[in-house]
Amino acid sequence: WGTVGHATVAYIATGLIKNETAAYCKKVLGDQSANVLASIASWADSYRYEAGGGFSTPFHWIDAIDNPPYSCDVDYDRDCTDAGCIVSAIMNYTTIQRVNIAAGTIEPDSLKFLVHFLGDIHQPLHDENYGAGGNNITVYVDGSKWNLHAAWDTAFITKITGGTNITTAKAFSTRLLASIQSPTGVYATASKKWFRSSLKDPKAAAMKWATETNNYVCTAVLPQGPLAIEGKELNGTYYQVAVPVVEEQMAKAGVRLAAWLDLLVTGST
Ligand code: DCM
Ligand code: DCM
Ligand code: DCM
Ligand code: ZN
Ligand code: ZN
Repeated sequence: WGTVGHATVAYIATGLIKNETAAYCKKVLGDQSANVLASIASWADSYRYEAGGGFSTPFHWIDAIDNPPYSCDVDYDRDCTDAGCIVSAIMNYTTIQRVNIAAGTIEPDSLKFLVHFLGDIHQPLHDENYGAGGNNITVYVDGSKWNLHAAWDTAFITKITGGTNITTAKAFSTRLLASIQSPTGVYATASKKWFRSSLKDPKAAAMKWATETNNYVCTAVLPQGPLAIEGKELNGTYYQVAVPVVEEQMAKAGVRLAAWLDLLVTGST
């Protein structure tokens, strides 16, 4: 996701976490602001370009070598390379944060990585190998040229929200939080089943999130295969199908990030 997507996920989580979890994050990240998680949510996207940060580049995705739109699946042994992937990164940074919590030591980077990667794992093209996660597919959104990956990361969210900054994300998150928390919200019932994971098996948790997200590559990202969209304008039916997927993925990522942080910090959700 781009800046707005990552900040939206962080704001949704901020609206759902326990007070104790929020206090812990503020302490570790050295920021007492209510925007603390949104402020660090895109840090990993700049860190990967910093000197010494290149090792983390493959941690932003898992290149599932499946066959969309005919079959979609993620296989850890097939798809997570020796350099690591988003599933192994979530496993490792969860462990690092747990060890530091147990020891009472402050380790901000693993928390910043978790906030970012629990967002990215919910972007369908971060769980897909085809066309380098869609980066090699050219499309148009309202006449502007994008690659398919960036359209899902950024263009659709800009079109939904009308903005590109953290204030936009705050407003977007408020609407999605209401859809989760209001008894009549579109996610009120479904969202209760979005988090069933345990810290005893972070691999199973991350694989579930990746597998569920990757399934949208077959149904919403490449529903008629890549040739049906290469060089095409996506602002019609394609966008209509994409919007509810993007919004649900923002909401799911926020719910799961909140529950994961609550488990880490307080041992319960
Ligand atoms: N897993 C998976 N695909 C694989 C390997 C593992 O989905 N190729 C998931 C399912 C298991 C979890 O990871 O619940 C733990 O796997 P393992 O027993 O291999 O550590
Ligand atoms: N990306 C991906 N899968 C790949 C390669 C890249 O999900 N196999 C993502 C990472 C960035 C975006 O695509 O969000 C652009 O990647 P880069 O900046 O590495 O070109
Ligand atoms: N917004 C949204 N979804 C909508 C309408 C608005 O997410 N359907 C968010 C993004 C906007 C912010 O609310 O930046 C402010 O919207 P408005 O100008 O409608 O108050
Ligand atoms: Zn991306
Ligand atoms: Zn990323």
